[in-house]
Amino acid sequence: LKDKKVTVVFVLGGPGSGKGTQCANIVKNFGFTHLSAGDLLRAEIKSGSENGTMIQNMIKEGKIVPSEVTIKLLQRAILENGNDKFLIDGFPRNEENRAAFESVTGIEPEFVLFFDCPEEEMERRLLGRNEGREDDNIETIRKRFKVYMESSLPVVDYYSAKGKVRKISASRPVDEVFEAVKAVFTSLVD
Ligand code: UP5
Ligand code: MG
Repeated sequence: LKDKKVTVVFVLGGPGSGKGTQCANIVKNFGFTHLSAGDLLRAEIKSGSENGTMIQNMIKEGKIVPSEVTIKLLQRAILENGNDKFLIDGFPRNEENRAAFESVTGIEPEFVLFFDCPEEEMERRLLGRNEGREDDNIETIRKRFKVYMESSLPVVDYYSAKGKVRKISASRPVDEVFEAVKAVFTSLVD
C-alpha cells in the first residue's frame, strides 16, 4: 500500500452522530469512496471468516476490535479500489488504531471530519434506526458511548493539536449538517 498514493479523510464522531449518512452525501458530490470500518467488520462476520465470532462478540460489547484485523480489511479495500480518494468512517477508534494504521500503511489523513453531537441525540437516533444491528440496544449503546469518550475522543484531540480537525455540529437536520460538510470539502484543493 505504500506504493499507492491516496488521499484519506478520517470521518469520526460518536455512535449515531451521522457518519454513514453524511459519507453517502460526500460520495455523491465529491467523488470519494466510502469505507466504513464497522461495515467491513460486519461483512467479515457474515462471510463466515475465522475471526467472525470474535468480531461479533466485540461489537456486541461495544469493544474495539484488534487493530490488525481492521487495518487488514481497510488495506484490502483501498488496494482493490481504483479510486485514490477515501473516506475512512469510524476508524481510528483509539490511539493504538491510529499509530498502527500510520506505521503499517504510511498514510496520514488529509484532515479529520469530526461530527460533534450530544449523547441524548445520538441515543435517540440509534434507538430509532431499526436496521437490526446487534449493537443498537440500550445496554450496548451505553457501552459504545463509554468507549467513545474514553478511547476515541483522545484520537480527535490528537489531530486537533495538529490542526487537522474540521468540526461539524451534527445535531441539526441531515441537509443542514451537509451544508457545513460541503463547505469543508469545497475548500479541499487538489
Ligand atoms: N441520522 C443521521 N443523521 C441525522 C440527522 N442529522 N438528524 C436526524 N437523524 C439522523 O446515523 C444513525 C441514525 O441517525 C440513522 O438512523 C440515521 O438515519 C439518523 P448514521 O449515519 O448511521 O450514524 P453513524 O455515526 O454512522 O452511526 P454508527 O452507529 O454506524 O456509529 P458507530 O461508530 O457506533 O458504528 P460503527 O459501525 O462505526 O462501529 C460499530 C462497532 O464496530 C463499534 O462499536 C466497534 O465495536 C466496532 N468497530 C471496531 O472495533 N473498530 C473499528 O475501527 C470500527 C468499528
Ligand atoms: Mg455508521
